[in-house]
Amino acid sequence: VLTQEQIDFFHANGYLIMRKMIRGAELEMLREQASVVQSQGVAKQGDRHLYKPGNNGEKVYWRSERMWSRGDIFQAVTVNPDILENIGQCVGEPFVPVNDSLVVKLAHEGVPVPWHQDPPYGFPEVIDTFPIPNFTTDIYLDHSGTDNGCVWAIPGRHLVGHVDFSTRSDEEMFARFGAVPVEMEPGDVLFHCISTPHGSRPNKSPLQRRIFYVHYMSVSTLADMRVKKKDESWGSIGPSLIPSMLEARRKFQWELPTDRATLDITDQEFRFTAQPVTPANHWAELIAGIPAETKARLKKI
Ligand SMILES: O=C(O)CCC(=O)C(=O)O
Repeated sequence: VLTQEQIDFFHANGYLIMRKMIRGAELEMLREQASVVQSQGVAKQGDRHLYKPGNNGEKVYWRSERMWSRGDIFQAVTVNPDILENIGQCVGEPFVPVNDSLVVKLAHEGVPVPWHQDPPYGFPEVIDTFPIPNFTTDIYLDHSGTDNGCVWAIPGRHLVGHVDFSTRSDEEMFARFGAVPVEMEPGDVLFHCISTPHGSRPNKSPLQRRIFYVHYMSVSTLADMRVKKKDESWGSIGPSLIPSMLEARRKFQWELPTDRATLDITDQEFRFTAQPVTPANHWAELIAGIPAETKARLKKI
């Protein structure tokens, strides 16, 4: 479980690093199975692999979607009890897994990810941050540092909606405005708010770097998304897999989240039931407490 200090850091900065959360056989199997998917992606076998143009215009593999359909390990890790506890503490509401992907920076040719906020915050019309904490859970499979194109983030801007950095080059974003490199090791986990500006440099080193991204969302945010998208089944794959995720953990004989007194786990949703936890309306209060001049300053880089 997270300390109050860690929870406060998350809400103040818009990200949180948790060391050595995935360990032993679970980490080894995750790394092995990710390598299988990566080999298929590089060989252009199978579907839902994504590529970006490399330096010579060639297609460089960088990502695979729907990992839950590619192996039990990806489902089992998604209901790791330590991860679920920490997410529940930061969301402060019932939540579900919604979607997942593997992001790969190949050795020597890994492509950069331009600075951005995750959808929908890239759109200028999103003037405010939605009042429920919303972040991705990034499970690191390899060392990720400034040497091999780690993610960088600009802390403290996640509560002001869209941030305009359209006049800034990527190099300026890395060099100025308080960007921090998020340096991680295998088994470490990062929460990064979808509204936190972030980006990463190319990987020119001999060390590849991979992250298993899972987006868990509060049940209330998911319901809101379905209304906004006018699609009642939006984001339903993850929640529908909860029973099979629990079964995958059972099969590997790993600790189940249902065995933790701190968690309320059903086939529909997860909830953290102990302390410390994010209080109801916390982001709404934090957002309301930002003076207008401060907000205007934070919204422009
Ligand atoms: O892993 C990275 O370099 C960043 C990926 C990312 O920001 C994203 O997929 O939104």
